[in-house]
Amino acid sequence: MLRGLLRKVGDLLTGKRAVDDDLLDELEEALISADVSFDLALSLVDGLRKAAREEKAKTADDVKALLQRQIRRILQPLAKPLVINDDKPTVYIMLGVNGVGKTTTIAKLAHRFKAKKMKPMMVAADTFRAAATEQLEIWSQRVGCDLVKQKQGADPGAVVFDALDAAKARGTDVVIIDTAGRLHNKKHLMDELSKIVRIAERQLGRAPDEKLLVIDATTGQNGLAQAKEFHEAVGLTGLVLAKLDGTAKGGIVLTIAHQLGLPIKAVGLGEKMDMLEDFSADEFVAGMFE
Ligand SMILES: Nc1nc2c(ncn2[C@@H]2O[C@H](COP(=O)(O)OP(=O)(O)OP(=O)(O)O)[C@@H](O)[C@H]2O)c(=O)[nH]1
Ligand SMILES: [Mg+2]
Repeated sequence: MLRGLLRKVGDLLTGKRAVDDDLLDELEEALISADVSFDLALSLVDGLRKAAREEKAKTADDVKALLQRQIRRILQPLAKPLVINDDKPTVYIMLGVNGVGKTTTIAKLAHRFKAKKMKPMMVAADTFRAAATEQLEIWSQRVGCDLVKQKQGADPGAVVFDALDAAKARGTDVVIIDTAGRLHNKKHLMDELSKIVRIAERQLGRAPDEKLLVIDATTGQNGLAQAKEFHEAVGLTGLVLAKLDGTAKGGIVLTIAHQLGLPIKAVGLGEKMDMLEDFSADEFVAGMFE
C-alpha cells in the first residue's frame, strides 16, 4: 500500500553500479528532492560513505539494503497505534492547517471503529464555515454514526462541551472532534485550540486521548513547521499523514520523524473512507524504492 515514497532514490540504486562519490552525491540530492531534510540526508549518506569505506557496501544493491536498514531504524520506534481508553469515551481532536484532510480522516476513523463494532461520534467543532458541518454530516450519514453540531459561528468549545455530555449519556466509544483548518502562525486561532483542549480535559478528567495533527504529505517541508507550532500550542500525541497516495516525496515522513520524534498513528492513502492504514515502518521500507 505504501509504494514508491522514495522512488527516485531507488532509481539510482540499480544493479551493480559501483559505490563511489558520484553515486553518494546523487543519492544525497535525490533524498533532499524527496523532502528528506538536508541534515538527515547528510547523515544517511555519511553512514553509507563509511560503510563503503569499510567495504561493507560495494554495489548499489548493498547500499540499498543499508539504506533500508537505516530508515527502518528511524521509523520503527514511531509507528504507534491509536490509543483506545478503557474509560469511555475515548476522545480524539483532529488538528491541522486548511485542506490537509482532517474531515476525511475523521470519516475514515469513524468507519474503522464502526467496522470494529464500536460506537463512534463525530463532532463538528469547525463552526467557521457552514459547509464544514454539512461535509461532516454527509460523512456521518455514509458511515452511519452520531454527529453533534451547532449553528455556524457557535463557539467550538461549547460544541465540544455538549458533545462530551451527549457521548457520556449515549455510551459512545470514541468521540472524534473536527476543528477548523487554521494557519499555524495565527496566534489567536492557536489559542482557540488550547481552549478546546482545556474544555475537553475538564470534562473528561484527563487529557484527550489523542491530539492528532493531520499533515498533507504532498506539501513537503512546510509540514515540519506546522508540526512544530501545533505541538507547541497543544502538545500533540501523534501525526496522521494524509495523501501519501499522491506523492513520491515520502521523505517528509522521515524528516518529521527524525526532527520531532512524534508517533505516526495512521496514514491516508486515498479519498475513500476505507483508505486509512496504520503506519508500518516495514511497509514503508519494503515499498519505498519501487
Ligand atoms: N488522495 C487523497 N486525497 C485526500 C486524502 N485525504 C483527504 N483527501 C482530499 O483532500 C481534500 C481536503 O480534505 P478535507 O478532509 O476536506 O480537509 P480538511 O483538512 O478537513 O479541510 P478544511 O476543513 O477546509 O481545513 C479533499 O478533496 C479530500 O478528498 C488522502 O489520503 N488521499
Ligand atoms: Mg474540514
